[in-house]
Amino acid sequence: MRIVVLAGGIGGARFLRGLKQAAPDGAAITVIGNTGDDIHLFGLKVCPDLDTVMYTLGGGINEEQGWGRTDEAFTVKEELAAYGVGPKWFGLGDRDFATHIVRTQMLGAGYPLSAVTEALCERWQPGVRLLPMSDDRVETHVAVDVDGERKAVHFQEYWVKLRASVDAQAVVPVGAEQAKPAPGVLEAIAEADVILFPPSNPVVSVGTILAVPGIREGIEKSTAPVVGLSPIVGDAPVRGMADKVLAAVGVESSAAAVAEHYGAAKDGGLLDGWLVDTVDEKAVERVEAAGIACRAVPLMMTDPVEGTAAAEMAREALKLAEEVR
Ligand code: GDP
Ligand code: FO1
Ligand code: CA
Repeated sequence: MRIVVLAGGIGGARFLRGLKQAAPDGAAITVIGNTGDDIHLFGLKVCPDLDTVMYTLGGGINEEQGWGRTDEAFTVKEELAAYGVGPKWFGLGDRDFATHIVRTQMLGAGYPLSAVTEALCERWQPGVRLLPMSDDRVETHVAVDVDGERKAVHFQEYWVKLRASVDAQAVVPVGAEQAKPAPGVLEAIAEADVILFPPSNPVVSVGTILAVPGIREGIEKSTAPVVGLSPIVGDAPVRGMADKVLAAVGVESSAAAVAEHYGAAKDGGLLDGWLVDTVDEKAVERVEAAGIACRAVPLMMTDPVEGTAAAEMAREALKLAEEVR
């Protein structure tokens, strides 16, 4: 069985940990990772979502935080700060720095990001094929109003520095229109037996991947069932500030509204199936009325390290995929 997953960072990675347990023997999992969160800092290219997937599945993640390395130290950051060199608000640890140094060195030598990611995964052995959505630079920017003036900030500045404390007026994946899917991405989609949207951010994770020309079209064309899991539980994101970026694209923060935002495959949208949490049982009727098969099952990844809850979620997603096939 060939499974394709469109993943952001923490939500995607923790779901994938469960999917690896739940997938039938011999299944091949291809992950198309979001690179719209990528940022250049200190001359280095940082790919937070690719690294979160790679470290989580490879056993190097800081489990409490959900991003960055375990057993981390911040000597380099402290030394940079002593020179007055920031940003102070982005926490890059020493072990993590090594990843960005290797990545930047390889990119400088002319390797595309997809080849660099493959090389980094040689070390981490994530047990999935991890592909960046594109080898081309795409950077999500967020338009905000500060003191009556509109300005655009990098997504990481909006998320990490501002903590999404101001409303997002618009979310723009800069460069996406000109970007091409990375080698293997469209092939994986075309050959997939099932396509899953994990409980990742629908706007700045899955939405950014879908903004790369060809990816949405490839999924629409595919005959494989497409099943998603809601990152919104009880009308709020389980973690983070997804409600802020959903509002920017005019979508209310509810499991049903996110499903409607992706749309029904049978009506030119993407989804054949959608899972909502048991607390959102009321959403099932509304989602099914939109032409998407829907089930209410537990969607809280309560034991992210073991991934038992995530594995059960993945089993439910694969089961629903069989039902709608
Ligand atoms: P990010 O790039 O690190 O923000 O990670 P993703 O985009 O992959 O996932 C973020 C989303 O995961 C957030 O909107 C959360 O609501 C969602 N999420 C995190 N933990 C859980 C969980 O246990 N259950 C569900 N259903 N969603 C979760
Ligand atoms: N998230 C934070 O909230 N604060 C940080 O200082 C921070 C640093 C960081 C460094 C490397 C990395 O791979 C991820 C990091 N993240 C940090 C997480 C990440 O940038 C965001 O959570 C996601 O991109 C949001 O989607
Ligand atoms: Ca992210």
